[in-house]
Amino acid sequence: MMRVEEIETLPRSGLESIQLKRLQALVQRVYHTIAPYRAKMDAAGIKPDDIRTLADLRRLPYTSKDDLRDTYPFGMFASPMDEVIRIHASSGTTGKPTVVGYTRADIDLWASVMARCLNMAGVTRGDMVQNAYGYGLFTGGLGGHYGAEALGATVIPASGGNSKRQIIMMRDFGTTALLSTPSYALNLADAMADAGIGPGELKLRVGVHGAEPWSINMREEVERKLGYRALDIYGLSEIIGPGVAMECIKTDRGLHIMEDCFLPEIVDPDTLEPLPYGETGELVFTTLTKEALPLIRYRTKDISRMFLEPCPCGRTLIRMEKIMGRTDDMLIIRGVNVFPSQVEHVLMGIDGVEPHYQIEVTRDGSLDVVTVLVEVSESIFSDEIKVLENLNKKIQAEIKDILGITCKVKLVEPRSIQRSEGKAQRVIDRRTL
Ligand code: DLL
Repeated sequence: MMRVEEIETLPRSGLESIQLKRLQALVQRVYHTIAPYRAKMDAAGIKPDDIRTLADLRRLPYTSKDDLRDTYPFGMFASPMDEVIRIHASSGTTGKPTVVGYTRADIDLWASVMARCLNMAGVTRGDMVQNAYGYGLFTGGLGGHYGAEALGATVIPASGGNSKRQIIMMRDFGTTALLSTPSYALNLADAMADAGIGPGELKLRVGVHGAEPWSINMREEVERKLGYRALDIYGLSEIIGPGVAMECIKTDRGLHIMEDCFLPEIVDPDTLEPLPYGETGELVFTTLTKEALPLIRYRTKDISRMFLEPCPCGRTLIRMEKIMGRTDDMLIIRGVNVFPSQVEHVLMGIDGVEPHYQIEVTRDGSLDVVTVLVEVSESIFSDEIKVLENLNKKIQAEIKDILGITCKVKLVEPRSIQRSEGKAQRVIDRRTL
């Protein structure tokens, strides 16, 4: 049976006193074990004993991916290597990968927050969980695996890829919950159609999707094509992997943050000033209970906002809005700031458009030129040229109307945009800066 953990329903004061105790212990530990932290805190003129309230968090320096890169691979670890039992890494698009490490206690913590996430999706013992996140250095595979096992569910360690076989396993093993990126879930929907298997023939009840931004309209596509409830899960390797925040099955809005373990802030990405609840900015996390790689005020580059309204599920954990995008994915098109997920949202609201697209950015003089490549449905593609022309105009007009940007649109054949088994590549940047 599904039950809500006590730690998730504490009154704010109870939760905050736990957070403060954990924060104080954390700051003591990093100051005395991690040289780069000690140097930063000394430079900022702050000592561990200065952390007396949660508000004192703001006096601590930020940490960024560069700090991890500069100390590659293990320079920020707080535990001796003989206590580190696992390494993961995030690929990143440029430069060195970011390496993260876990002690045994960290692996247990990760399994427990992941189990809490899956519990929010209504996954319990007796569920058949097909884990189609990639196994390997990526945290999705093993993170989902340990969480589902901790819950007592049955795990199929499918990993990403081989979609045909995935569908057969779903049918033969009676998969009830699918873990994958949202874009891979859509590939599986295509594979189901190819195999002539409808969602009605499967036992799928819920999808737990994350690792990449996806709009609300994309969620509807996934739910429609796969016939289940699709929920959003968020996390990043540096903080632990998947398991930082999760939507619960009782609401359509916002992801509960595991804030007893990961203390969240929203800050202005330019001024770095903390922002009040409700305002949009960059998510920053402090890991309260991690051993091998504790991070203080880690800048995620992910854009969201937080709100405290009560949730029908009874959890008092703060919620964050679905991620809008990353500060480094933001396109600036003739002065207008746009995230790929906003373009996606508009596209997915238009009939005849398939949930597969790519945004190509080129430069004409000093101006960014954006071309949106969109797959259209089989029936529209084989229709008259005029129908295609009208659809093209409609897409351009809606993007202009809703996002305020002018872009080119190229309608392409069904299944011509490259599919991914993990995170989809939505933006192709052809600018040579
Ligand atoms: O993607 C961890 C993960 C695995 C999360 C499986 C959810 C499910 P990284 O590879 O380190 O870790 O990438 C982290 O992915 O900073 C976000 O930009 C993005 N991301 C993760 N989840 C979401 C989500 C994993 N639900 C980076 N919505 C993060 C939007 C997401 N973006």
